[in-house]
Amino acid sequence: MSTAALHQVEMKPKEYKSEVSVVWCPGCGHHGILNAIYRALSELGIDPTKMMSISGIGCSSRTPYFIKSYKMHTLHGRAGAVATGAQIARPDLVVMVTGGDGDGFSIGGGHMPHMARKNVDMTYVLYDNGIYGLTKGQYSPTSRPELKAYTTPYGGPDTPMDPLLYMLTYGATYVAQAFAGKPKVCADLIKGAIEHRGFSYVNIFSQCTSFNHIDTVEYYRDLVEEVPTGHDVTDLGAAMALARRPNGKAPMGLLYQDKRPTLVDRLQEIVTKVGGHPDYDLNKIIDLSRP
Ligand SMILES: Cc1ncc(C[n+]2csc(CCOP(=O)(O)OP(=O)(O)O)c2C)c(N)n1
Repeated sequence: MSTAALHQVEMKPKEYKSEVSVVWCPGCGHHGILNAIYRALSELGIDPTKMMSISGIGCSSRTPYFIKSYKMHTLHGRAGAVATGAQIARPDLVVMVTGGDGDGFSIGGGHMPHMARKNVDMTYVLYDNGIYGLTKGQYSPTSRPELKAYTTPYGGPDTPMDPLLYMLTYGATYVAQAFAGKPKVCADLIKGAIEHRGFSYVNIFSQCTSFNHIDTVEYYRDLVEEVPTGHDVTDLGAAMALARRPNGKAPMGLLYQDKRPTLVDRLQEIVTKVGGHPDYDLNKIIDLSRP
């Protein structure tokens, strides 16, 4: 992200809470993720007036309401597209998308590769609870086939997708994973994602205590295993090998980080080349001069 928004204010994590009450069910993992976001923002000293929090629709997509920042609650699955536009228009802001596996990978699945391949300078925190929570429990792209949901009373017919492999394949330049029950790990990874210049993706397992009765806290606690020490985060092949869960465990930590020009960097190159054209002056359309 742009360094302009970093270390601007001194605010405690709780001071990033907005006046809107959090309405998630007791025990929902989303609470842990939200607290981790507050903590990351506080540790980075992000000025709330320099942050744009964007979401689609879902329980997780309510997150922007709970954060003191500018915000947009957009259409189901379209947060990434809106965030891409916001980031181009205001590259000086911290742009963060928060949403679920349904919002991101079902209806929003068409947008995910493009944010990654374009290397849009933003943070995407995906609350992965393996179910559609807001609509009371339908099977999602990350549901395990064993899950008996309203739409799959006998279990699911397909193989779950792997968000990490997906993001690594499409060129995200920061890919990490955690579990909501590990708030410090979540906060550190979100912090790293905000600091990273480029498209950052953080997948966080989040228990849905109301509708997903198999992906429990105990299940996730046993599933995750810290990324081994010595793992080279610049090695895409090694990151993919880990994401494939060689020992059956889901890696927790930073899997991959790379440097590549961002979308705004590339647009800036074009502006430099063709800027000032009387019919098509990009500088007049978007202000890329901000730091
Ligand atoms: C166009 C459209 N289709 C369907 C819906 C219904 N809908 C609302 S949220 C949602 C899925 C929510 O699941 P997820 O994104 O995983 O978030 P969670 O609630 O589990 O945090 C669906 C299908 C909608 N609001 N708009």
